[in-house]
Amino acid sequence: MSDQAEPAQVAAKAIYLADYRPPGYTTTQTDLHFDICDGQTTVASTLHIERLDTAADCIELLGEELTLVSVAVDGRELATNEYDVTNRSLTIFNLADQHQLQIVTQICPEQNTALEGLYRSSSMYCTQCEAEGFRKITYYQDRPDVLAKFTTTIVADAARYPNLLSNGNLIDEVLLSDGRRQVTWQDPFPKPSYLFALVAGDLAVLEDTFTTMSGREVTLQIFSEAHNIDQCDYAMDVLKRSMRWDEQAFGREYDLDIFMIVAVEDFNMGAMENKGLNVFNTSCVLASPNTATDEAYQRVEAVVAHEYFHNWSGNRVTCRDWFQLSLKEGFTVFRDAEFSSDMNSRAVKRIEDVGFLRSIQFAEDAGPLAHPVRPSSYMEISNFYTTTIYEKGAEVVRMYHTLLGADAFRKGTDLYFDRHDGTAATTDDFAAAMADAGQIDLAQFKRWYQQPGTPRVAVEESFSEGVLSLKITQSPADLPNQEHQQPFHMPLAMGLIDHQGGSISLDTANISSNSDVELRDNAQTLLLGAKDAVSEVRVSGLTAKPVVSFLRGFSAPVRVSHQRDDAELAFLVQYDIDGFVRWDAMQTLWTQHFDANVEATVDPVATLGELAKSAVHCATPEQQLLAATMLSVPNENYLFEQLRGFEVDALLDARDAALASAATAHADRWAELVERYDSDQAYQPDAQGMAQRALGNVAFSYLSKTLQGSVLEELLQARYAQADNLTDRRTVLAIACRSDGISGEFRHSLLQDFYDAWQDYALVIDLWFNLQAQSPLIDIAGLQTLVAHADFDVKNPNRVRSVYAAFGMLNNRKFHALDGSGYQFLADAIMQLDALNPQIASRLTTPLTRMGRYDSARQRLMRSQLNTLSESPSLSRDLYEIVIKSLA
Ligand code: B3K
Ligand code: ZN
Repeated sequence: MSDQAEPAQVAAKAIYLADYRPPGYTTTQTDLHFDICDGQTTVASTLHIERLDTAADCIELLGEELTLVSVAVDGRELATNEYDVTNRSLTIFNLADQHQLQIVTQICPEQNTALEGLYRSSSMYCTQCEAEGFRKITYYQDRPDVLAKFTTTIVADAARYPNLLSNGNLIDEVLLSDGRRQVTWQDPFPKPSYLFALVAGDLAVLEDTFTTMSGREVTLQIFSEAHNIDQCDYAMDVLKRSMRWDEQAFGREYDLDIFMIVAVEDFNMGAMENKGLNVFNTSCVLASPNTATDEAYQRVEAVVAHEYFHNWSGNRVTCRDWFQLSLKEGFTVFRDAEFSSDMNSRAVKRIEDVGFLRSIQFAEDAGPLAHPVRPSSYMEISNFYTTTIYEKGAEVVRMYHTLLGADAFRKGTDLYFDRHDGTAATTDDFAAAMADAGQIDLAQFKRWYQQPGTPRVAVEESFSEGVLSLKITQSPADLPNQEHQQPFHMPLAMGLIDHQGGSISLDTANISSNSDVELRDNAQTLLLGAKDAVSEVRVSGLTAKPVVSFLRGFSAPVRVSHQRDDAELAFLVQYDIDGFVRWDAMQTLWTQHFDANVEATVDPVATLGELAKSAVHCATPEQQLLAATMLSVPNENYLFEQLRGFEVDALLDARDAALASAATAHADRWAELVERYDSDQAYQPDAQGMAQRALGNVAFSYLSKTLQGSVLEELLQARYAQADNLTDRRTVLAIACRSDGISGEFRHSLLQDFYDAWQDYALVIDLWFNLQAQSPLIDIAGLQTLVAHADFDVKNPNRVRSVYAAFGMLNNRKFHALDGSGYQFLADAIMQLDALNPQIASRLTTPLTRMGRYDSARQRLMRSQLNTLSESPSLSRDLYEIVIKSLA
């Protein structure tokens, strides 16, 4: 009864939000008993069900890939004609108001390569239930609006599985006479099945405590395989910081006596917020100076916090149905971004997030898989854990914050948690809490949940007799069939800079507009609540035409076109008070430089020189990090997304040329910066250390482009040998992997050295695969050698991503080769993976779905690979949805 046995075309029926109906019965108490034996696990459940709808007389329990052993109602075993079982469900008929159902099923976690439901990862058993994995464990009302209290009993071999974990508090533990052990966990909080978790293994544990704001002591435990436990301290530190921050920033206190994190090697995504028992990909927990880069440390910080914050935004208040997914994900991404901003640099965090949004989310929102933040239909919900649901969803929450202001926003979240605690809510409920707390009409604002695509905003300026007039025109996203789109309620933050570079203080008396206007930041920023297709703003009383700083803080997720003099952009790079606008102005200079249709008047290489000059004197980590960010040329995917009508190789050539010219034009400056930010302090993953390394490594990368041959090899070798951390070592290795200025032997020996030193550290070896797979110097034979390597494991998602996702997303030279070999390489892998792990296969398809932005030859080649995939008779539901929507 596997998914593969059922043709995807049959299984993949669209499910519509409009068809949502509350369940006729609910389950109030769920008692589970797991008997774990090699090759077979028996799951016995007792479900206490209650009728909600008087017209209902049957219950549908969902189940997939299960062997049904028995079904009983109130202790009486049913004959097979008293229920209906299909390969997707079990329906029990003739029910009254209340019953106890007893169901016994068998599963085989050892054979589960999809990593959904109960599966094995190295020496342990673990679960992943969101969104619809619980139905692979037992028949159940596997839908988020059914909230039950769970008790979970686990029986397993005592010697091999000393750690038997589930949600809630441990209430019983017995050693059985046959060498097996039985434990029982009880979770007092009602929860939907997607938050269920079980782990059985022989694990090491790092333990600590946290005292909550009301004085309760909570035990904190991080479990990992023994050889990784010394890499868990940073995650523990983050966990404690997150718990404190959520109390202070959102008034949210932890509610159980214990909070556990388990690190597992084989995991489809980053981590999972199961109640009291978070299961994490090792890549989002483990960190030590030699095994994690600064980016990896930041990811651990963000993900530990994100999953912890879900305890309220997701668990205490959950989603009514999966169309509401952004209710918990967008909100929680917003919360983790605020946490990271408070822990590190707010401006740089914002810049990183907008860079990601523009290069990845905008692309999704402009392609065949574009969907609103609250989709109205899906075939396979796993395909909707997208950057639109997460990152654009977080932008929508940020806009509430901007429109309401921090205090009213906090009142809104308090109200939302109070109103909906212990229940399953909707994005409309969230909007209602915000509207009530902020005393603001958000009816139009809700279009952000309903209309797909990135809206466009055009800004036209005019100035005469001391009056600046801005005409701001919204137009809908450039998507098929979206002519009916209505204007959005958009917060647009802007400011004015005078010709000396000073920020102008504004006065409402001098401002008129057809939209709501408010002043923020000590009257330095004007916030427009634009609601109409055309908004006009007039600012009078000015002595000379100021420079307009538009969309401060990226106050709305839109594409802006602003006809203006390039000199004004260079001016903003230097003088604006908003870090995001300074960075954004620099990005615009670069994109114009690479745009064949624009005659740029400012050379970004010269502006870069000014930035590099001032970077020498940056005093604070915040300034240093911002400088490092601004000194980087926009990445390839960012440019692909910002430009139209480009040819891949020509654009990549132009970008390489710009890097080379920036390197040589300011060679002395790069050398000075490398020296200035060369630290003799031991590695610390703190703001100061990260900022110095970021700036030092950006400068080192430029410096390396001014050299070649043995001089370059010696420079790389010296820096590699001197590095006491993975961040610096990775920078050298990345340069070596991409540089054609060094010999193949040198590159090979550096890679070999790195491999020999770190071969026992899976995450470091992922990086080793990744840097090679994304190198423009690799060819298909080289990629085939990588996947034939003894350490390549097609069943491990991290390893798969380290080669195939790195190749498809980051190796634009070779992936887009005009002979189609890159597309073919990826499509073959997708087909192979689909039989093992449909979620991973479907994810890897993303680069092929972006075909619309490439030239017609490449589009044809990509389409032909998608066509071949679509013709496979055994496609999973996951992959089928992506492929047919892309070909539509
Ligand atoms: N909620 C999980 C994601 C589950 C993905 C299921 N395919 C992790 C997170 O967003 O926190
Ligand atoms: Zn999440």
